[in-house]
Amino acid sequence: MSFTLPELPYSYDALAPYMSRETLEYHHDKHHLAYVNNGNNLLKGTEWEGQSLEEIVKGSFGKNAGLFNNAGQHFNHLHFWNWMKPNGGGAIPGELEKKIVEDLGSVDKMKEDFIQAGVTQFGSGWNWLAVKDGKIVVMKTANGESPLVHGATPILGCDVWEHSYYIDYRNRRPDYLKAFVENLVNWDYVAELYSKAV
Ligand code: MN3
Repeated sequence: MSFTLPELPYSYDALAPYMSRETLEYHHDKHHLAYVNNGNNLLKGTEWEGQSLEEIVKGSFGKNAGLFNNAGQHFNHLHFWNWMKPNGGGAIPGELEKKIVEDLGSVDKMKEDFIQAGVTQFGSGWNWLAVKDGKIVVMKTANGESPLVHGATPILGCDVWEHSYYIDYRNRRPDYLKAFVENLVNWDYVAELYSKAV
């Protein structure tokens, strides 16, 4: 397969004021597109050509850094656009909420720990909710890595590369993470991924 850039699932203005049109234009049209184009070039002639994106990400990890970085970021961003929606945040679907309370203590504690993981990810990377050994866990990873290459299945991720927040929040990464959790997360999509992961 080759990588293709998807359309955003909402308009460029839809996430304002929490994420601006300008941020989405740079982030989707330039950064994500670069991962797609570089990934396609680096995939050519490798043993992973013709495999699924997840197989390429897992297979190239630790073996082909250039391909992994771009394929990993393509995978992360494909989900990232769907992890947000206009008027996001709010109620978490019942089954998922129950499991979050069971594994992470409470919804408030989950949000606190998720934000803290993003705040403390040194440099570029992502913070996550993932399913590992049947439990929901909070994780953080560097650069283009994700729970996929650490024995877990991602169900929610927030991009804490500066390109994701610097236009709107400058250096205030904690404010960006709080807005992501409270106003942007598409919990229906998280619940859908959770149901597939267990
Ligand atoms: Mn990004």
